[in-house]
Amino acid sequence: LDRVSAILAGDVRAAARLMREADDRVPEAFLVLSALHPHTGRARIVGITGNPGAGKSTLVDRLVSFHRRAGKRVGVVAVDPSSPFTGGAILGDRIRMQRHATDDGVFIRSLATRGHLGGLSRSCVDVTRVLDAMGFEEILVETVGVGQDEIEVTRAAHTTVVVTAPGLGDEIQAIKAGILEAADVFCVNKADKDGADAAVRDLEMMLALANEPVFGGAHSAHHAPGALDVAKAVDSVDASTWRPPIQKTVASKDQGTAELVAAIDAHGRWLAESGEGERRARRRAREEILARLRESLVSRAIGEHGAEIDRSVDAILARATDPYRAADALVATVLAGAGTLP
Ligand SMILES: Nc1nc2c(ncn2[C@@H]2O[C@H](COP(=O)(O)OP(=O)(O)O)[C@@H](O)[C@H]2O)c(=O)[nH]1
Ligand SMILES: [Mg+2]
Repeated sequence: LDRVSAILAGDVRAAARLMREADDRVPEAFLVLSALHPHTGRARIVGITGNPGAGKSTLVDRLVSFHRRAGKRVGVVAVDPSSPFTGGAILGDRIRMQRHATDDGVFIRSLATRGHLGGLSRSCVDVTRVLDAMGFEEILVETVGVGQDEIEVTRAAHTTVVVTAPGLGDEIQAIKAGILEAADVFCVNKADKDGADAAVRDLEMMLALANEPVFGGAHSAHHAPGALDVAKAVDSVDASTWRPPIQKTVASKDQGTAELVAAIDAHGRWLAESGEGERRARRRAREEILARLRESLVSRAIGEHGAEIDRSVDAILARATDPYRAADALVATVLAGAGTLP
């Protein structure tokens, strides 16, 4: 396919078309994506997530500049969880990253929630795959840390940075539990504002509680409070557990950017040396297969047995059957039909 070589050669229009088609589930798009897969695996994918207004887009803009100065090509995926209602969010992100718009070493792509199950994380994986194949070495995925879909998106990243900032209400409470578990690195942005140190202390406390063993050892020396800084994180590289470092930044003044990158780098080394990177890669591949499997089986059931599904709905309401038996019967029908198709 010459579409494949065009994309591998860095053709931005061909790449954008493929991303659109993958989003629309055009079957040929998957042939192209499939041909691109052997050319992937080189990019580092970093998720940047957290509350709206924490400064994620400003930070992403700084990270892009940082990586560009190091001569790296950078892809940005901006996920907007609610675009049908707030079209302005992506526009704002776009404006904040405007200065990179004419840099062909930077590719910025916005993704909107489409409503289909797991669709956002799937689209995100497809887009990062294309960027990876095109030779973008750093891929930054910005997503608001709310909702299951957005948490799924961060699972596609090698390293997830959770960004918070003082003045957003109860910062720590505002971070969803799920996203907290996904955090590899914490960033307390807007360190120029009052309350930044308190936010750091809250995070440290929370991490200490999360690490505290249930039996014994709870008051051992390592429990001593203190900044979980990058140096400590680097020290812990050979340990089996990773303690998420907390980095303060002032994104609006480009302060702390290099340190944040150093923390992300340290996590990358830990992933490689601990074997966790490999485990996560296996988990991602497995989840992708399962997502694809669900999608094709469900769309096949709907496409080929829509009438039976409708009849089942009627029958369930009439109490002539129940959801369990109805679903089992549909599975049997789909599987029986599977062999007879060309
Ligand atoms: N005081 C201060 N404001 C910041 C900082 N970083 C970002 N902002 C401002 O915070 C607002 C939200 O930033 P934005 O990057 O859009 O946040 P996002 O919603 O997380 O993407 C914007 O007005 C930024 O200019 C910072 O470090 N300090
Ligand atoms: Mg933003």
